[in-house]
Amino acid sequence: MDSVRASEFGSTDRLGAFGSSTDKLATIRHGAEAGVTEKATKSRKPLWFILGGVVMLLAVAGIVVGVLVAKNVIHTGAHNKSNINDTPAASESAGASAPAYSPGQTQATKTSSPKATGTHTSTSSPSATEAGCSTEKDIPTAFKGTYNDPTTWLDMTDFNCTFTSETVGNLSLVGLNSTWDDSKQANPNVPALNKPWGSYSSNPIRAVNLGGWFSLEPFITPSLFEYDSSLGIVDEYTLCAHLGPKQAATTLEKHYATFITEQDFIDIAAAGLSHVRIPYSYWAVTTYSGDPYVLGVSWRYLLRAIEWARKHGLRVNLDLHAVPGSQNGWNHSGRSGSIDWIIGTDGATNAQRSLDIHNQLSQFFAQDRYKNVIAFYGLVNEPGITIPQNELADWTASAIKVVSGNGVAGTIVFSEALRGLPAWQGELQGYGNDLVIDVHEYVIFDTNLIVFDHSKKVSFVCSTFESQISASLKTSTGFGPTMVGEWSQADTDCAQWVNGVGNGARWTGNFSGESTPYCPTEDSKCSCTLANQPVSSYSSDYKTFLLSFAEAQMSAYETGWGWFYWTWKTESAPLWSYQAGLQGGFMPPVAYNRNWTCSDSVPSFGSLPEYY
Ligand SMILES: *[C@@H]1O[C@H](CO)[C@@H](O)[C@H](O)[C@H]1NC(C)=O
Ligand SMILES: *[C@@H]1O[C@H](CO)[C@@H](O)[C@H](O)[C@H]1NC(C)=O
Ligand SMILES: *[C@@H]1O[C@H](CO)[C@@H](O)[C@H](O)[C@H]1NC(C)=O
Ligand SMILES: *[C@@H]1O[C@H](CO)[C@@H](O)[C@H](O)[C@H]1NC(C)=O
Ligand SMILES: *[C@@H]1O[C@H](CO)[C@@H](O)[C@H](O)[C@H]1NC(C)=O
Ligand SMILES: *[C@@H]1O[C@H](CO)[C@@H](O)[C@H](O)[C@H]1NC(C)=O
Ligand SMILES: CC(=O)N[C@H]1CO[C@H](CO)[C@@H](O)[C@@H]1O
Repeated sequence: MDSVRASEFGSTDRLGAFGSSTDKLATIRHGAEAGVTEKATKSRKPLWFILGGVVMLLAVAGIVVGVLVAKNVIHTGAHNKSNINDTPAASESAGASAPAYSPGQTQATKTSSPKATGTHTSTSSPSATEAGCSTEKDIPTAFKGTYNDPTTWLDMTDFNCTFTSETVGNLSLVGLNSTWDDSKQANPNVPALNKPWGSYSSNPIRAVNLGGWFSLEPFITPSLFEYDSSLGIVDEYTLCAHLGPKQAATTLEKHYATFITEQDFIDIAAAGLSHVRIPYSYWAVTTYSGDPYVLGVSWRYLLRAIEWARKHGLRVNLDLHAVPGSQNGWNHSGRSGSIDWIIGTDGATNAQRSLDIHNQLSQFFAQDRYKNVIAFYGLVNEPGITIPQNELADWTASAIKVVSGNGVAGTIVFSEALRGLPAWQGELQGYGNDLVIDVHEYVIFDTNLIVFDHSKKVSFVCSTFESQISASLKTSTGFGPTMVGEWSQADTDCAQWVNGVGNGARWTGNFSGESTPYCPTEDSKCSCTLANQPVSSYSSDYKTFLLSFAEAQMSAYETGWGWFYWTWKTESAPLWSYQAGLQGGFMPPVAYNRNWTCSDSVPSFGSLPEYY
């Protein structure tokens, strides 16, 4: 059955998405002005007794220096030059051809002494180690202007601004602090990070995804995709190709720095959630010839996200959402079109590349600093149904060998890959609780399910989804450990671009390849008008439905190892935004304290129209 059809959709509520970054921008701008003032003053100081003309000339020179500083032509230090509205110099060189490491610095080095970076070419500035940030002269030539050069970063918040060339798994540690603190509890019902979680069967995951952040999705952030349709900009690939390396790097770094901030991690913990699933893409660590993707910039933001999760007691599920060649041909794999991973012209090459990437990633994430915070390590999101299951299982076994061989502490996650949980009965056995299967549950991408009325959608979740998960937990009828890595409150496929840029909806009958409207009435009453109304217009009956639909899913998925909602935040799709649900009063205020479970009867939704 395709009840298990997995797509990811994030939603965005525009309510808080960009608000919290404003203060940060103000701080950064203020820093830049302070730098200007200081330079200008210094230039003038000793000259009071000299001829007026000379004073004038030097004053002009001071102003010129000040202007150059303000424009980032002259760099005074990382903290003082960042401005989110300017083009960051770092990003200019972050395109495909920027060298990340110089030859001779490429050895993967397990680091023992965090201070011994050993590769500073300029040692003239001892101040760069402690209180101060690295300045241009501290950056070895090979790193100058690359995305690993802290003097060029757009946003410095909570990053360590001292340059280091240290790597683990050939992946850079720059931006990370040397110490960490795992003593935080996300909420009183879950153990602190440095205490064992115990059994996920008895203490399930309650969590959200951070979708659309490091792996773009048009329907989560439509603002990034508003172009004339003739340009064909439908995914991160076509977006980056259109923008070109510099502009793509600038646009994406600004998005990384503003879409999700520390406040989101605070709010997630406050909502009674315990984990975050963080989708990211292979271009965080590498790109290949011809790729238009922005290389390397998302890496340090991913690492900072893990630090923010740690700070607020949230455990992380790392989700490699896009692998070379595209594992599913969908836009959220980076490029929509065909699958060129395992299958396809370069499928074998790309399968090996993804193993090589996991070799690097798993060396990095096997470091001690991650053993308490990375609870789950995902191999690949939603491989396509056309990839033969035996070949996918072989790749998965190889990937597990690489990742566990490198010593990652977290449980490894693999996707049921759109073929249904029962297909994995008897496969990939022998890993105990170190391997969990991930299923994504939606009722709107399958025309058999989207037509259910509101009550039926709730009861279906409680019957079919719950029993599929129960069956999956037992090795006599399924794989074993089972989690739900994505689900949402959407009851239609009406959200803008949720079926891809420019596509219509099953609900109204203009989804690609369909001509029948698939809403409960299956007639001309099927409309997206009510579905796309603002949250402020939701009736109390509709909110009752939405809350029940969420609580039913939480109840059903807690039969297994628990759940990750898709997604925490969207710009304009409230039924795909946990944050919008909390703000709109149709999510439980704290996820572990709910009034309704699948063993209760489905409440009345009054006179809720069934074509809405
Ligand atoms: C900017 O530089 C000055 C002087 O080095 C320093 O005192 C100040 O803290 C810096 N501002 C920021 C935001 O780091
Ligand atoms: C390390 O990464 C750099 C940049 O991506 C690459 O040029 C180099 O070959 C890599 N070194 C090793 C040992 O893999
Ligand atoms: C790293 O350390 C600095 C200095 O103590 C601190 O300001 C910053 O918040 C830390 N970053 C993180 C992610 O904890
Ligand atoms: C920042 O990074 C440098 C270089 O890796 C390291 O020596 C220093 O301890 C780090 N600072 C903090 C606050 O962790
Ligand atoms: C699909 O139909 C709706 C309702 O008639 C319309 O608003 C929308 O523009 C159509 N979309 C496409 C891609 O045809
Ligand atoms: C549970 O019921 C109480 C009392 O009726 C109500 O105040 C609370 O908002 C409900 N919580 C949820 C999550 O529905
Ligand atoms: C063509 C394509 O890849 N469309 C997908 C884009 O992503 C949405 C979810 O974000 C899917 O529903 C579409 O199928």
